[in-house]
Order: sequence, then C-alpha cells, then structure tokens
Amino acid sequence: MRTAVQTPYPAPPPLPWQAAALAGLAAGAAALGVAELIAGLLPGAASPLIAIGDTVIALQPPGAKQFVVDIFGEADKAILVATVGVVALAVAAGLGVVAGDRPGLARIGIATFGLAYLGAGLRDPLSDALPTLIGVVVSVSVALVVLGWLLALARRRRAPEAAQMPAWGRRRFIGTSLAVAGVALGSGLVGRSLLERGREAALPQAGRIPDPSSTAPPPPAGAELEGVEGLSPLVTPNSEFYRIDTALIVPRPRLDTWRLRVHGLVDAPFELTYDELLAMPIHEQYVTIACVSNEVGGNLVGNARWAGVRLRELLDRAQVRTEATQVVGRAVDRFTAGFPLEWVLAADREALVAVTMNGEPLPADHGFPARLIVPGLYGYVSATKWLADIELTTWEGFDGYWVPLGWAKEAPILTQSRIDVPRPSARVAAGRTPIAGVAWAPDRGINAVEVRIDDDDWQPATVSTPISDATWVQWLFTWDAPPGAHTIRVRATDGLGDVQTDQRTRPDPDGARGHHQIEVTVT
Ligand SMILES: Nc1nc2c(c(=O)[nH]1)N[C@H]1C(S)=C(S)[C@@H](COP(=O)(O)O)O[C@H]1N2
Ligand SMILES: [Mo]
Repeated sequence: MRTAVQTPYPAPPPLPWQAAALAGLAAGAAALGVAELIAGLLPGAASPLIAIGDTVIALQPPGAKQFVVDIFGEADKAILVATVGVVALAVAAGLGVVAGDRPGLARIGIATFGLAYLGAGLRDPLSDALPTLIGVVVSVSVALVVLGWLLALARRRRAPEAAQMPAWGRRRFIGTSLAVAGVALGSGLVGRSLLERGREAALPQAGRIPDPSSTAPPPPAGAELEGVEGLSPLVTPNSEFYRIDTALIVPRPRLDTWRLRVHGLVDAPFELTYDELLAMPIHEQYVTIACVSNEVGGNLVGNARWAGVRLRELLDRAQVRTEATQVVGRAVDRFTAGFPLEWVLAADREALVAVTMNGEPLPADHGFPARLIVPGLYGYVSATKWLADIELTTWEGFDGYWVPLGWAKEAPILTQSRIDVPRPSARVAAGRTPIAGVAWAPDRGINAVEVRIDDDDWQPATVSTPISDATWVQWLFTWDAPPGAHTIRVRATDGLGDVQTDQRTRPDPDGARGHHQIEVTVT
C-alpha cells in the first residue's frame, strides 16, 4: 500500500531490479560462504552444498536409473555440487528482487533456505545436529543482515540527497556487493579445504597395515604379458582404480569411534573396533571388481590385491541362524548392498572385509577403514565401502540402495572382454600389430579369448596365466594388419564354457552385454 506522499521529500524511486538482484546474490554468497567456512571449522557442521547435493541424490525417484548412472563419476559429483550452488545463488538473486518491495516475503524465502539446509544437514549421518544448527542460524543471520545492508546502500544512492553524485553511489554499491561476494567465495573455498583436510586428520592410525597371516602368493609366471604398450596392468594401481559411489564428500570415519557391527538373524551379535578387526587372522587375495554401470569397453573394472578378515569367519562367530538368507553391508553414509548368504558360503569363494588394497591401508576413496569384497558380484550389491555394519536378514526382508532404483537384486558379474590396444579409431602401420586387452568373468574364470577381424573367423588369442578364477586375465593377438579400414572385435569364454554373448544390452538393470568392437585404419 503506497498512498500519499507524507514526507517533504518524494518517495525514493523503486530500486532497479538489477541492483536488488545483485544485493540478493551477494547476500546469498555471503551466507553460503559463511556456512561452508563453519562446516570446515566446526567439527560435525554440515556443508550446505554437500548436504543438499546428497539430498538431491537421495530424492531420486524409483527407476531413475539413467540419472543415477550419470551422477556416479567424480566430475559429475563436482557438477552436481556446483549446480546446487548456482541454483542457490540464482534463487538468492531472485529473493533480492523480491526484497526490494516485499521484504517480509524475502525473509520467509531466506528462512525457507535455512530450513532446507537444516533438514538436509540433519539427515546427513556424518554431521551432528548442534553444529549444523549453529551453521544454519549464523548463515541465515548473515543473509538477512547483508541483504538489508546492501539494499539500504543501494537505496541511499537513489535518495534525492545523493542525486548529485549518482555515479559515485552506484560504483560504491556495485563495488561493495562484489567485494562481499568475493570474500564469501574465498571463505567458502577455505571452508571446503578445511572440511576435506579436517576429515583426513580424523584418521589417527591411518598408516597401519596388518600382517597378512596368509599373504597372497605372487602372481604365477605368465600372469602378466610383457612388453605390450597400452595394455592394462595385471594389478591396477590404487591411484588408477576406478571409483564409484554416491558420496559427494568422502566419508572419513574416526577410528576411535568406528565399530564394525555384526547383527541381525544371528545368535551372537558382536561389535569390533578397528584394532580388534586387525587382530583377527588376515587373508589376502587378488580379486577383480567391476561396476554394473560399466559400458562395454568401459573402464569401471579393476584388479587389486585385497587383505582382510574372512567374512565366513565373522559369520561363524556371530552364529548365523538358519532363517538368514541375505547379507547386508551398511556404510557409515547409509549406503547399503545385499547379497545372498549362499553366495559367500560356497567353499571355493572367499569374501573379505578388506582393510588393505595392494598392500596399503584402504585409501579413503576406496572405503577406509574397511569394505566388503565379494568375488563374482557387481560392486553395487556387494562391495560396501566405509563399512559400519553387517546385517543378516532374509532375501525378502531388505533391498539394498540401488534395488528400488531399478537395478537387479541379484547381480553376478557378466563375462566381458575389452580391447586396450590399439585405441579406438587409431591409425596403425601395416604389418605385425599387437591387439591386446583384458577379459574377466569373476569368479567363473576365463577359458578363452577370441578376436575377430572384420568378417573373418574368430581366432584364438593368447591368454595370460590367471591368478585365480576371481581375477581378470590379459590377452594378446598378433595381427598381420593389411592396409585399409578394419573392425576388431573380441569375445571371451568363461570357466563354465559359456561364450560371451554378442547381444548388446544397456548396463541397467544387471550389466552391459555385447562384444567390444573398435575401428582402426591401417596405413
Ligand atoms: N558406501 C558405499 N559403498 C559402495 C558404493 C557406494 O556408493 N557407497 N558403491 C558401490 C559400487 S556401485 C561399486 S561399483 C564399488 C566401487 O568400488 P571402488 O570405488 O573402490 O572401485 O563400490 C561399492 N561400494
Ligand atoms: Mo557400481
């Protein structure tokens, strides 16, 4: 209601929307920056960007398979977090415009923001309520104060007494807003790096490596094909191992409070500290793990030497009841994966609660302090990282994280083979040329690999000596390459004698099928 002019001065003209939007943007940036800084400084305070990003992931509708595949990778996580930030700032700019003539509504908007941050922070299992509440209160206050202050500054330059120096007032307002946004960005970045480092510092004994009481024997002679440039190494270095998980920030459980709990349909539930876990007999073995979302020819697969406690031993100790048919691994970040109990009771299969990877303590990205490694099953139904809890239940009694989202409940790794050299679309010189790659069918093993050039017959490749049925093999075919454009295909036969199908399927719901095929030009 703007009625008559009661003051001796005319009412200040309404703020241009650009000025109000800039004020809103700067205030939003200040609030976000302060919140990220608090998240870095105050242990247990949730980061708004991470907490809201996690909530977005958690709110995926059932069947949102493709979105789910797409947010897996690390770059995609950064994009998700950045998108949350950009959307938040855009809304903040909008609230600035609203605040120009309806300050009450803008305040409600800011409070809603605060509540969303609080709600997201409270459902983050890695954050604590009180520090998160402090972060919310401080950042909402910062938003209100900075917005009010910048709007007042913008108005002052429009007031009649400032009319003589509009350029000065305008520059001062824009400069102040940009300075606020810049300081906010800086403190946000500081907060983020503190958050990452703070969580790292929470690992007091991160350097400990247990003595494997049964160390994996070295790979047999002939396990690694020598001298083929570009071929995947037999053992994937930790730094090159694929990483797939739903965590926007790597969970870094504190070892002094971390426990592994084994419970559910058991007669003797128990909990172990990290030291107690490491004091149990440690078994070491090579196992190839793979992601169900790996496309044909993709690299979401790797082979590592894992050491840890046999799952069988933990289950024996817990005295599993006969009704139990499913093992569920639950992570500190609430991720869950379930697999048939029967699968891990098989005598020739050793599932581990792994604590090392290639002789090093599990890297944070790969599940420190402990993770499950189950030969033969895709990671999403078995390989719980940052493991907190093993629950025995029935097959019908529980669905792991990805199952309601449309992925298969039972997911053995499909037989696959990949061409590493030559690279797709490569130009190669005519004459003897290596064609090489890897093939896997954990834990049925690989019997044979064959290569097909154009429409010729399938020809056998040389296959490396397998470390075990649970690991991949390398293969090599020496091709006398004639000039021209050629198609190269590969297929494997698993240990049961089943030939890898050429019928292509998408990764969802239970893994990609089909032959890897590349085109090359021989000159
Ligand atoms: N806690 C947790 N564990 C997890 C996941 C996850 O999102 N959270 N992803 C699983 C999936 S889908 C795969 S393929 C493997 C990947 O293990 P890596 O990142 O060590 O390669 O981890 C599994 N364990
Ligand atoms: Mo996966």
